[in-house]
Amino acid sequence: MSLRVGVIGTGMIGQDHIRRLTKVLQGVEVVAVNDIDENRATAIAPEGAKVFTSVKELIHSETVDAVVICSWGAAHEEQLLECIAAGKPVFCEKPMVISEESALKVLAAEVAYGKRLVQVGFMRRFDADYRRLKAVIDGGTLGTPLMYHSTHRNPSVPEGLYTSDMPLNDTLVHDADISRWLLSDEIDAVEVRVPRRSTRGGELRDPTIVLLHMASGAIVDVEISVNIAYGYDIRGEVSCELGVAALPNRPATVISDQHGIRQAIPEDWRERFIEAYDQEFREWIAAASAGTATGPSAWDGYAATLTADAALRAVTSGQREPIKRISKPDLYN
Ligand code: NAD
Ligand code: ISE
Repeated sequence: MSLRVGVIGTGMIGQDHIRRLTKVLQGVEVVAVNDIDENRATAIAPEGAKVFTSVKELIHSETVDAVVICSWGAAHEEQLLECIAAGKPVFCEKPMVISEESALKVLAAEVAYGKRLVQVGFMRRFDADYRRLKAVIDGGTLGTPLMYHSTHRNPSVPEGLYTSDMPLNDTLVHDADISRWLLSDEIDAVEVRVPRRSTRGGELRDPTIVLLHMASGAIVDVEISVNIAYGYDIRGEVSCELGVAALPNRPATVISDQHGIRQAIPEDWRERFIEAYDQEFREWIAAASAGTATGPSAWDGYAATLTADAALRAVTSGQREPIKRISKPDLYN
């Protein structure tokens, strides 16, 4: 029997996930949708899916086995807590929540429930290139990882909607999560430097350079540029004691024209991570069909939230801002 899914939030990524859940993946059907913009939900709802005007009713509906949350970050806490209260597996887009207090509430609710239900949308962990990079690091032939260079470039961001805090509390969360996962480490402190501002973003604080101080002593530097025009460019290189391992340039058609010989760069995250999102949902469907969750957990969502909070403190203080974590509940070990 197919996993019957309700999708909350039918904006950009909600639509992309509905497409993959209805047209690409097996063993799943979208039976319900909700959006605060009811007209949008109605326009996007796949054939046969019910449009719910109440999130709570969608989550508790007997026709819904599992939930996909693609609303804005500020709405995630309430929606996640409702899914846990209903005992339903839930995929939640990043950021899991937008404050430490919210993250602790989600952790406490899931721990009290006693079983994992939450998977957070850190799709890089499902990308074949990142998985090969991690296999090399874990294989140990290059020795201990010492530094990781992470480059996160967006061609543009929605004017007025994407604010100066967002490189640090919206975009950085991907680099924070992938650094913890690649290096099997935790982030203990954060520094932020703001170079000369790009004129392309007006008043937007862009670009930014973030240093993540890992518990092991390794250091991660992250370049975040969100108005770089030429494309969506994600890079990563781990420097180890005996060598270096890097993500490849994405294979793409080679174009020869009056500008020379070149390969196209993805336009946005949808294109760059299309296969990673598919795999992320393949694994989510398998776990949710068994009534649980695997992959990036509420603990990982909590760690990313702490990093974002520390980065926001660091950009103001100009100092190295430490991170204090609660001890990890057994559920996440
Ligand atoms: P969007 O603005 O295009 O869509 C969000 C939708 O959620 C809108 O239709 C809005 O009306 C709806 N919504 C907002 N609050 C709601 C609520 N309380 N209840 C129901 N619906 C609500 O935004 P988006 O780009 O699709 O981003 C959505 C989420 O996905 C964000 O958390 C964002 O950070 C995340 N995201 C993740 C990735 C990724 O690479 N993993 C990429 C893009 C966006
Ligand atoms: C967006 O929300 C994403 O999650 C993308 O993966 C990221 O590259 C972008 O900067 C975010 O705004």
